[in-house]
Amino acid sequence: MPIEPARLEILSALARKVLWLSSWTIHHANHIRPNADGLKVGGHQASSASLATIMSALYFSVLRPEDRVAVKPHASPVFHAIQYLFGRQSRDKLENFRGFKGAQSYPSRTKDTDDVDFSTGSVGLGVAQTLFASLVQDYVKAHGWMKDRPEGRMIALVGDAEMDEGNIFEALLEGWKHGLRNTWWVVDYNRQSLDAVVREGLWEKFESMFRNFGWDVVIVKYGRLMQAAFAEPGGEALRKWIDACPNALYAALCFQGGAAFRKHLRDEIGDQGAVSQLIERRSDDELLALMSNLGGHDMASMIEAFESIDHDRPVCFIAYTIKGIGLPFQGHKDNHAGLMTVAQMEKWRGAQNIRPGHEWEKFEGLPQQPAALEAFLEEAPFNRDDRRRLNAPVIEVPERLAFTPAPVMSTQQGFGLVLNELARGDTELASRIVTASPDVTVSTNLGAWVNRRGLFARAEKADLFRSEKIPSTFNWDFSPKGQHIELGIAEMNLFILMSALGLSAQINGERLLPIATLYDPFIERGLDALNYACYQDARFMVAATPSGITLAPEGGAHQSIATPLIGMAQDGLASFEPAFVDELAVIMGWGFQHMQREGGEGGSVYLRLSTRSIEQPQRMMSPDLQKGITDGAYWLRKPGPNCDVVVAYTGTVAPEAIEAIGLIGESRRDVGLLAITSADRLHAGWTAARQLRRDRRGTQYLSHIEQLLTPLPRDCGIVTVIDGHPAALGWLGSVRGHRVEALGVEHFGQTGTIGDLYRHHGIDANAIIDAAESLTAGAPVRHRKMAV
Ligand SMILES: Cc1ncc(C[n+]2csc(CCOP(=O)(O)OP(=O)(O)O)c2C)c(N)n1
Ligand SMILES: [Mg+2]
Repeated sequence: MPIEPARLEILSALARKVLWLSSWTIHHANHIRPNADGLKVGGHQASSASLATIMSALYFSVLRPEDRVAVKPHASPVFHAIQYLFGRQSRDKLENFRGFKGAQSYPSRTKDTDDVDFSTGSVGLGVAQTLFASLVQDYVKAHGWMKDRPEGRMIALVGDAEMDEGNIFEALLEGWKHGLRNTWWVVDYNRQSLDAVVREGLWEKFESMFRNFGWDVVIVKYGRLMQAAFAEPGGEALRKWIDACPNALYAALCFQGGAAFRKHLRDEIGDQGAVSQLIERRSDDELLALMSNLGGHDMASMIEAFESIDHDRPVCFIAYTIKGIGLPFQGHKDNHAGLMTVAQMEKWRGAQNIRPGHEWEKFEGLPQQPAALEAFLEEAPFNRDDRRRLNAPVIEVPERLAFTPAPVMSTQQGFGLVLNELARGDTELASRIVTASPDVTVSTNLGAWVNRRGLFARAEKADLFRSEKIPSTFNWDFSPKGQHIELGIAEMNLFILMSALGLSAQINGERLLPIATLYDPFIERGLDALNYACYQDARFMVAATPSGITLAPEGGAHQSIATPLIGMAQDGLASFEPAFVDELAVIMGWGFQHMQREGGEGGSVYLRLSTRSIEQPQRMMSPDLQKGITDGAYWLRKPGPNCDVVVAYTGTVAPEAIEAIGLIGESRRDVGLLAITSADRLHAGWTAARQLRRDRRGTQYLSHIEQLLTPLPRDCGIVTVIDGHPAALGWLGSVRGHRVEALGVEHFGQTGTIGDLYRHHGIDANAIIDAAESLTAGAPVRHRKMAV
């Protein structure tokens, strides 16, 4: 249905206002309140202008409160301008754009206060986030939790060069497998990236690719002025010229203006009567207005394109735009970092009828009555429900997570056992857990959980092997009630799915407790997505296993060295590497609570696990021990008052550490053994305590690691050992000034048995003994571990 003229006028006026406000925001940050470093705010002005009309069409007319949007990073000023018009963004924050606590340079769920649905910044990730958010919505619906809430559309505003990012293609394939619905991607086809003009005919590649994956493709190329001109005599020749014009030339002519277009049209079309008249009838300004009236800048065309969708299949809109439209550097290939000069801004301000000093006024310079505009904004369908960020009650976590103990086992096995016990029960916790794995479900011990809880799909599908009565350890039916989401191997997808599942409480008002499993070394393959998920404060648990060189015979890239450091350094992720399964069960229980804590109190959880079977301690889990485990460390053997040396170990090298202190103890006094379950939590606690003591002079508060190390004599040495980079524990010496020998792994790729490799890398019992000797005075340790 064609849009009503009065409505169209208001929407077009608001889009002009959005372009003005977004440009003024950037101008303000550069010229009126520049930051002290004198850094220019590039990258936003031209990139924002591209989307001013499209986003105005969406927010002021098309979106409903249940829809969720990921806005391409550089369009953040447009987003903030729209929220400012809605009354959700303050002038102060806009004036302080990119400043401390001001409106963020890239839309941020956690730092912005104006209703950002999905953070963006690292291009490509926000796009995929919308796809997975839609799958999560389907999951919530299939489990009967949507109640009367309408389904939202998950919408991404995508840069055309952003489409280069591989993770988008990985997501497309995964979406197709799961019957993706309710997802719209709007490609801002301005044919420019940061450095370059994109290749000719890129849209055809997009079109065929999206259609291949079952998407609808809507190409919005010509605006109303163009369409009207094409209908004039000679119009077809003009259309042909536009279609044939190379991207770079079109952009250059948009920059040069109407006269340049005229010259090219004359030279290239020649004198052809009707079309020449069509061109000559227009002044230079009119000709430029016509030639820059691409679909993405034409309100009527955009509204019509969006409103034409009457199904829930995914849709890709390719909207033709001009980067920097309406600004003096429109179309210039260098415009990504382009900024208007003060003089240019002055001129543009005048042209917009905006009086000096009235730049921030919402409706300044618009022909409509402010009251009418205000009413229009208030009545926008998007504003029908103010509660867009939802919440969900905390799911109770049982006092203790059970597992069937075995005298010798690995943490990976233990992880499977804890989940199996949960799957057997009927706790609410178990019903809210969703697992996912990138094709390593069985090899990360999730098999038993999936046997009991099933695979998720919107439609039932029986396990063929089971229906054919072929014996198999795994009976995996697909059903809408299933709780495991089977993914292909792409680790980026795994973490973006975690990001979407982990925001379900806020997006869908229904809490999910997602758990990802993958091989530890492949965390690095999905690292930017993991970082992204943490950045927007999604909550999930990662069980990464096997890790380190314990998968010794596999060698190659299956060994992970850097991941303990990633775990420590990743904000929003509490990392643990337990040695024993009773520790793991405590950590998982704590983790399910941590995933549900509000704001900075909580976060996601990373468990670095192993396939190495080791002897398990037979012990009671006392509250003290439990606290030590979750705080990051406890004395497995408490040092005596005259302690010469302490061995501090993490994870699967526990047997080596235990053996070593047995031998060291024969010739050194009061030796201690410190079990470190989380170098990350220990270090974070230490930093926080120092900060607290600085902030509140006189406070004596000591962090957990300070309390543990304070009683040690000053000249006591510490040997640290981990199947990972030694720097993960090497810092322990700085806590109280003890000398440290940090053992760990710094080279990868060698195959062999665990014994071979621990010896080769110097993390076996003898290496620990050697290190202890080098730190302490006294006779050599008498016995060594015999080579096997
Ligand atoms: C992963 C990642 N790499 C690089 C960048 C830096 N960067 C920001 S925008 C951009 C190009 C954007 O081009 P396009 O997507 O076409 O957006 P436009 O500004 O043209 O709308 C680049 C390379 C980034 N933000 N994220
Ligand atoms: Mg572009």
